[in-house]
Amino acid sequence: MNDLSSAPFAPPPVIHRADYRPPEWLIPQIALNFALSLDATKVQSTLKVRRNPAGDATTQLRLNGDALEAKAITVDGHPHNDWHMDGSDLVIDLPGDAHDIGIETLIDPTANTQLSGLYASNGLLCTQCEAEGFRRITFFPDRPDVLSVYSVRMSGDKAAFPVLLSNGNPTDSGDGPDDTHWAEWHDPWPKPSYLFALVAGDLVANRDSFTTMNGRKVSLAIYVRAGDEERTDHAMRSLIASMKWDEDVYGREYDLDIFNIVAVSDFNAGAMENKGLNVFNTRYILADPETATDGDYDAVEGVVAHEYFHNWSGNRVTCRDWFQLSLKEGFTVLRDQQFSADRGSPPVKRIEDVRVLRAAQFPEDSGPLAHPIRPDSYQEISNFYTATVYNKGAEVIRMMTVLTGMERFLKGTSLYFDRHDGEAATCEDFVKAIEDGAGIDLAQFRRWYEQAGTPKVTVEMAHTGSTVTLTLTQTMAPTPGQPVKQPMVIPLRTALFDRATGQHHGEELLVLDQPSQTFTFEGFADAPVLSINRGFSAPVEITAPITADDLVFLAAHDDDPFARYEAMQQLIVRHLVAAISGTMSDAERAAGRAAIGDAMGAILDDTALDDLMRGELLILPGEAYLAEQLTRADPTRIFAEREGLKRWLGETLKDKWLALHDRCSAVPYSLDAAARGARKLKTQALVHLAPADPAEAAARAKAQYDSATNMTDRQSALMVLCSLSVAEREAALADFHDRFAGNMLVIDKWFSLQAGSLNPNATEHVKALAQHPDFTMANPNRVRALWMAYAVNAQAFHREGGEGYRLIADLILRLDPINANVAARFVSSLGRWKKVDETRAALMRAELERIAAAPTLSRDVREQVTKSLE
Ligand code: 0A1
Ligand code: ZN
Repeated sequence: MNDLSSAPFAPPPVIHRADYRPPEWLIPQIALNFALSLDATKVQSTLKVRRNPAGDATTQLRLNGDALEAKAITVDGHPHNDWHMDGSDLVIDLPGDAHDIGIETLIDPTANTQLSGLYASNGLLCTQCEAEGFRRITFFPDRPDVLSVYSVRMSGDKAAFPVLLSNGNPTDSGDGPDDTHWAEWHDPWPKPSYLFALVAGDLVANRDSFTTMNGRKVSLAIYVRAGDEERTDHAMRSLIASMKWDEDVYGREYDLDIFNIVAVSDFNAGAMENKGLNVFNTRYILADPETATDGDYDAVEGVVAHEYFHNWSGNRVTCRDWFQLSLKEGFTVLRDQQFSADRGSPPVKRIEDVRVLRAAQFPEDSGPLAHPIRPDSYQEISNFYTATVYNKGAEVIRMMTVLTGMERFLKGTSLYFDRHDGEAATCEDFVKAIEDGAGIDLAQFRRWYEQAGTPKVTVEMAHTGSTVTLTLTQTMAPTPGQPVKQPMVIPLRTALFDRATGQHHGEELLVLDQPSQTFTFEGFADAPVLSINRGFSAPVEITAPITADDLVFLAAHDDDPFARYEAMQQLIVRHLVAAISGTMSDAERAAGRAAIGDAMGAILDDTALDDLMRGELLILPGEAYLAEQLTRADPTRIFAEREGLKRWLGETLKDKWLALHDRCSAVPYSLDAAARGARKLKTQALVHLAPADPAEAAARAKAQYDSATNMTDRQSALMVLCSLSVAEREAALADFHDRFAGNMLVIDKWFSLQAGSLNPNATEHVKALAQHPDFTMANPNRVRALWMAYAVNAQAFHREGGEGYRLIADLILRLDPINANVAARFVSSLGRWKKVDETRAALMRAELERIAAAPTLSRDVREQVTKSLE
């Protein structure tokens, strides 16, 4: 992960899925003994190794290492000299079929800025081993299909590390010499090394318990720094709800007596599902009304559930190799989405999930880093923790539920868990279990695992007599390494609305599995209105003969809430795409805006709508999704047209926005759906008023900021003030910083709001913020708060002259030696050069080339930059 290769002379090796071989040696047991210290932790590892009868015969045991030195090696208790290093791997020659191997390593957690392996975070020691971090702790066959029973002993200074945690159950503890103490943990469930975890530090716990469906009491604890424990109740409630839900829906019971979570502030990702000891980014644990928005509450609930669900989909059944990552991630994302839908509003959750997919995954699928949900090759696996593997992976499994129904699907998942419990499985194993358990043929469906890219479906409709004929045609653009695509299986929930009655004739599932196919429907005196891909039943793009009037009709009347949202989105997308392309006359612009204005007005007035759903219907399509609809476009034009429409809606519907803001401001704070809906609408009202009447919006935002009792109201008011060049802006930003000084997660918001702002001076603000004493490159949350918010802020990042590109390239080069994993995540923003105008494309490429020419680059950044230049 952090090995700095000196390419271009030594390109990193490409690892291919087709080259999989079973491990040559198995490690049924491992005992680890840690003598803990922040800068010199000694690790004594004892491995029981035995030759794998299913593996290739060899006398050599290859143990992976990364930046490690073997201090002492024993075989069966005796010093052993028959070993050598091959690159960073340790290779030991062994005479027999079964041995005990002893290895000692010494590591410096404080120097570990990559945050992979064992690292120090504010005096705390913690681990992150997925995907290949365990090899930074000790030498081991660091691959997910080697499953071992772990026994862990750790000792260290009692004052520095009062809490000592690892996987499984605590078995013993005691005091040692010189104010030290020790603890022993044993995890009875064999697991791959990526699920190992250790935490040592000064932490306090919020404790609770859960009694499983078979009456076993499980002790639950969430460990945080002293003072933060008051902010863990929502996470604890979410955990308990997840445990119950997984029993009720998937029949999965928890399997240890103890479940611990630790929250750390320095973390590369969101959270990690280590067996019985989940480690979380504080961002997905800590929440109270004053410091967390409604969105933050949802994220905590979703991520706590996600990690908990991994106990079965990931831990009990793990992955054979990293190409199978979507086996655990796609399935677990689907499970957390289903859970969150059940906890709140299913249609609103579906809309949010589709919005994320379109903003993050569709661009991936059409860009230089496109890959199937089960990739065929990689150089650095950390680069494949993507929206494709996670979110599209979930969509693919969701389509199985559309094809089979939930009841049959669950028969398939039960069979999967039964069949593969304790194994390292493949995506193919999963598909086969669904086929066998649910009774469905998924032969052609498997292409979703093989082919990258978002299918496009074009619909034609003919009406003769009382017969309606739909002709559906699918195409898929080439992606890197896949010039020709085969037809996919695309399940489309469809309804045809009678114009006269406003009703449809019953929803049908059309399964498109040919390049082109026709479907006929009887009983229509007039041509109907088409509602297709309802509920977003397939992750595809649809082009259909639906007039603007039909979209207005569907936005108001479709009985599928997602389809209402989609009609509204399409109405706006079509208008903006035509406006951005410059193919629109003034009269067409006026007519298009009027249709959108009428549809929004109707939504604002619709008393049958709940406010959470109303909020979704009012959100304009995002810039990234709009860019996807255009072959090549000037991003500042996308921004300008979208803002122009927003301003027009702000002006035209001003009285409605003002009334909405007044009505919703009177709703007191609570976490129930109605109050959350009101807060969401307040934001939408201010967002539309801001460009239309900046003085009125600023006054309202300032009043909302000053009287806010919660972070949702405060943050949205500050966001609006931040976008305006008004006097209230500086005062509110200063107040926010003072008020929350020392609260890292809230100060992250302060950085993000400014970096992601619509303010025309956002780039200047970002340059100044990079020099702010609160900014640090050592904390991934802070880096993301400033720089990721900037990289996705199209109007600033793409501003003329290429300064935004230069800033992000500089960041990548400076961050790479510190944290390659996080640095590599920024490359894709520069990699989208084929989608922008030629002047900008040249500037973006030049920055990619500047990065590529750096004398040392991590494997992570090297892979992403090379692919982005192709
Ligand atoms: N398995 C975790 C994600 C994860 C991946 C890599 C990490 O380290 C760089 C950390 C976490 C999940 O899906 O939640
Ligand atoms: Zn996951």
